[in-house]
Amino acid sequence: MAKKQKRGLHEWYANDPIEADQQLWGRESHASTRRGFLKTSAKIAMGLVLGAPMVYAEHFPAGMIPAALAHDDRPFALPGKHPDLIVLNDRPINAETPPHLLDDALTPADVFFVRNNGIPPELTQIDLQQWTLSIGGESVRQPKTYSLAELKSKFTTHTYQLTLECGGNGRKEFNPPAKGNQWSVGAVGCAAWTGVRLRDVLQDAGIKADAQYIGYYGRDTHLSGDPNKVPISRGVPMTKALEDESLIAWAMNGKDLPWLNGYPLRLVFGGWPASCSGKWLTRIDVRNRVHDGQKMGGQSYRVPCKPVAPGAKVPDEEMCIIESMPVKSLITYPRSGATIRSGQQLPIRGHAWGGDLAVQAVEYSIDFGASWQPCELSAPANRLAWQHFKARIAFPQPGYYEVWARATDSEGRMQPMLLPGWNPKGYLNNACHRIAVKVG
Ligand SMILES: Nc1nc2c(c(=O)[nH]1)N[C@H]1C(S)=C(S)[C@@H](COP(=O)(O)O)O[C@H]1N2
Ligand SMILES: [Mo]
Repeated sequence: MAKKQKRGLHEWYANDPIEADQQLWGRESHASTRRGFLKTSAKIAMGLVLGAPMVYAEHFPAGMIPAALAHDDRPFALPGKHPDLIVLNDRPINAETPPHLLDDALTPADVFFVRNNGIPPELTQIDLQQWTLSIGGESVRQPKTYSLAELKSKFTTHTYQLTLECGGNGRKEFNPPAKGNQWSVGAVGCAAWTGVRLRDVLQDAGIKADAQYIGYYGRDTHLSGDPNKVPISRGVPMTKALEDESLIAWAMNGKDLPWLNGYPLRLVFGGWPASCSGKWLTRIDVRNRVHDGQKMGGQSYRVPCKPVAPGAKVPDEEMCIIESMPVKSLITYPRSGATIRSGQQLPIRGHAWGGDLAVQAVEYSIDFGASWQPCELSAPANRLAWQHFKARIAFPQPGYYEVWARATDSEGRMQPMLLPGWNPKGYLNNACHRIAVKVG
């Protein structure tokens, strides 16, 4: 069985520490003397990741990972992020949210998960006066370029609560394991996003009759450092692009987007794999075919069109692009491992979401699915927002229990208790979430 590995800096440095220095920070160093020579650009790069400039950088040994990044218990948080995010990979940065930090109705910016495919543009290189968004592609009538100020003044501003979930959320549970970030349950969040409708902007540029898809491009760069390589360029069909809730957003929860979540501009398509929602957005192409950008084809963000046996090799032609995400729920209170006194009732709460669909019911079980009880469920704030559920649970006697939650979407589809269909890249795991509870 393939090993599930922690990826990132360690792997990078294990292979060739001197080369890693060069690639990561642009640091010129000499293996023989273990003396580093940090160019200003390398100091800036390191300082950004460490959250402060390294004062004695000139004495820092070559081929060494800064201690702040070298240990599993990171002493410092990712820039702008809560220290308790779980960092799955530091190159590129990927971090998920522990479920108890998702307890708020709207996910605070500092706990919103981060999924990067490449290297974000440096903050010092982002100039709001200079930032532009270009609309192009073979199916646009009049290619246009907008400054941020034009976008904000020319079109009506809208705010929607929209759920973003990485297509690979839950990947960790699949066997045989799938390569990639081993997401547990926390690559999801729902924030209030503010921006303009993608539809309004596309219509201003003009959409030709043969338009089929949009594709995005962002300012992040490829891990290899090759400026001609694009880390990711995905998109959605015109039907999704033209929905009311499809936004070009500059704010999350009323403030500028966090740097790691796409500052200063990103797409947001609620309910679809979050990989459709391009960050650090600079260009949108209107395509006369299914967009063929990086990570649209092959096995990326695709699942077998028909179910396959676990471990099967599936040819690319038999893989279909993921669109709306499946129904799912998460218990955000209490934290797994809660202990209560005998006779005490346990309040639980969490959120449920259903891709393009609303959630019609959430139930809980304390007997591993032998019976289910209804939870109270709120209506969504708007289409594509997650919904909140709660219940009060009485336990029949002291002992160890698990609380499982199960959501049903508006078309009657339920979460599976265990794993859904295996697929080569480990996408779309919407199995029931469960927490451990001890009644003492
Ligand atoms: N430019 C750009 N956009 C991107 C990505 C990226 O690496 N670069 N990652 C995508 C993926 S795979 C996901 S799951 C979401 C994650 O959004 P978040 O980091 O704001 O949570 O952004 C998407 N948009
Ligand atoms: Mo993703």
